[in-house]
Amino acid sequence: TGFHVAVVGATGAVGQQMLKTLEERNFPISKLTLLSSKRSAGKKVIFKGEEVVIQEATPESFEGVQIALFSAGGSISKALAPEAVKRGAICVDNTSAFRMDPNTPLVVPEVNEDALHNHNGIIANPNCSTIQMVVGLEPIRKKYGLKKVIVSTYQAVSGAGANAIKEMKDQTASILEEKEFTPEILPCGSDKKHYQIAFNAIPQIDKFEDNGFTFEEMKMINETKKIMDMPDLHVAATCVRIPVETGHSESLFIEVEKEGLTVAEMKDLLKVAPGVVLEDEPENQVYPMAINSVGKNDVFIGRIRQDLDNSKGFYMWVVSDNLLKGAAWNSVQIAESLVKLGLLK
Ligand code: 11C
Repeated sequence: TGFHVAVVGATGAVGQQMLKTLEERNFPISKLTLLSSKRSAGKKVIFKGEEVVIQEATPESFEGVQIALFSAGGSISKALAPEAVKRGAICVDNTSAFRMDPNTPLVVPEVNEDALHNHNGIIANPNCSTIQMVVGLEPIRKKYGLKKVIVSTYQAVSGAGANAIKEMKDQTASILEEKEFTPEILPCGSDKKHYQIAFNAIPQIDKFEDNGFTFEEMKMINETKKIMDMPDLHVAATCVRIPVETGHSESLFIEVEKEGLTVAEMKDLLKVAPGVVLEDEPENQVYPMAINSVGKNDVFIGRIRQDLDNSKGFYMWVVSDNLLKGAAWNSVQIAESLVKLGLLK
């Protein structure tokens, strides 16, 4: 018993984590169909100890599929998710293709699970840096409201894919061996110039928009407003790539609506919040760090402080595995929520 599940983009950095997460969570699967672009078709992967051959994704691949998890790039989602829906599947899409479509719910289960009831076949999984941030904001918003969020990110190279990880490692080796190299991918494969990521910090993730913000920054801004259903929330972001393999870190300044919040209460709220692990003991040098988040589904929060001049202003440091809560785990969690709510038939 279980569901006919399809994973589209099974060989990618996120696709691999999706398979691992489905396995670990023991998601009820009666049949697993693994799909990819033509390039990766024919490759084999192991799922629950058995070899599964990846097939090229076509509209017909989705016959009989009940739930499809997409993570193979925006153009594949745009072309094939509607085809999957036509054939009766529900799609959880990990690309930016449908996130801002008003008919598509954009879901982080800890924040807006109820939005799943309004789905029209496709459910969008938000950007990794947005997901971990809203998990930390929601428990505070619920009790004290939220006026402003200013975030600066320190993002891992795995967010830019497996090739970017290789580029960072190769550059690091070249530098240590005093060899020449030419940056080819980061900060953004599709932009004109490429810069060294090893031993560097690059204040560009994705391309620039006309307003001076990058697309990654605009994703954080627009997706946060949509997920929290707060179109008037003041949000600003600066996104920076650093030479960490996996685990995004974020420095947040927030301003709440209501008076009365203290650091102690903020810790109490976060301690019991779903999906959050509080790591905040400055006296013992305990705070979240990217390397400790790897392989874990939680969002780690620490360095909580009150602003010295504004009693409604607070700071926190938010860290999570960008491939798990930021992508694969949030998608599988959405699938679990669909089952729980009786929406998967
Ligand atoms: C990064 N946040 O770290 C990006 C990757 O919209 O799902 C995720 C891209 C997305 O580079």
